[in-house]
Amino acid sequence: MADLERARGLLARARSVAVLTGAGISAESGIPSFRGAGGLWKNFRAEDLATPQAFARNPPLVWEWYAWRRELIANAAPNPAHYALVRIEAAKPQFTLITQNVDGLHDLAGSRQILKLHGDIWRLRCILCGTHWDDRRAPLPQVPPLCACGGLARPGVVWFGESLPEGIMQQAEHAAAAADVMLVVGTSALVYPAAGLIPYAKRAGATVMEFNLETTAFSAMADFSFQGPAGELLPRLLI
Ligand code: BJW
Ligand code: ZN
Repeated sequence: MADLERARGLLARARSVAVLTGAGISAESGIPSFRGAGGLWKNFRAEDLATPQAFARNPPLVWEWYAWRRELIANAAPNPAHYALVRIEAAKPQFTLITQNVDGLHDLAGSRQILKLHGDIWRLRCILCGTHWDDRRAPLPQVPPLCACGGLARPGVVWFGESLPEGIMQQAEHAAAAADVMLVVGTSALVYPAAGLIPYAKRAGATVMEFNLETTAFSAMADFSFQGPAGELLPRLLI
């Protein structure tokens, strides 16, 4: 693919790289994405479950979904796409990995500079006293889990209508604005403010390279739009 050769050359010359990842990068690790084939759990859409309203209405249902995902993730390993990003980070003076994923596979692969826009599935937070803690047990001994204070715990993730972690968008925008190259990997780019980072980087002068099984609303804006599995495409970007 001549385009991939060109993209590889541009990436090799870039000093500052930002990456935006979504659920598709973990699909080849066996973790289902939210939208598209295999994206439904018991006929619920992410928009039906990943909301504070859904949790308030039916905590056991929402926790059942998270407990199922925690077990899948606990048994999953990073794939060649995660590892390719680790190698790119090692080669660049400036590198920021902005992820919408809560699965922790970038950490496990060895990426260091990670901004987790939507939180972490291993984090729990008490809805009564606000305490938060990490619990990597899968299965959890009790679902829904409770805090020491007796309050109900929730997953430490960001649901629709909730704010992202304090200050994180500023850091992500800073990385996007400074980037010579932005890699956009395995995201439908339908969820904001994350998706807004793509035009933000482009306007600031970055070369945008998209890697996805399908085209997205941002494919036309991207300088390169590669269709295929991230686990096969990203390693081919490396020299
Ligand atoms: C492969 C592949 C392979 C497969 N290789 N590719 C502006 C406009 C309109 C709406 C809004 C707006 N600003 C804010 C909103 C509201 C809302 C929103 O965006 N709604 C949209 C649905 C329209 N956003 C929010 O509410 C956000 N908060 C916010 O804005 O706060 C300010 C505010 C507060 C109060 C009021 C108003 C504003 C928060 C968003 C939180 C999203 N949370 C979730 C759940 C996280 C926890 C969890 O994981 O359980 O985040 S939802 C879900 O979607 C999850 C994901 O991170 C996110 C994005 O999905 P992603 O990663 O793109 O996955 P998919 O499945 O959609 O796509 C996978 C892609 O991979 C596909 O394209 C495949 O083709 C591809 N693929 N296999 C390469 N092998
Ligand atoms: Zn508590």
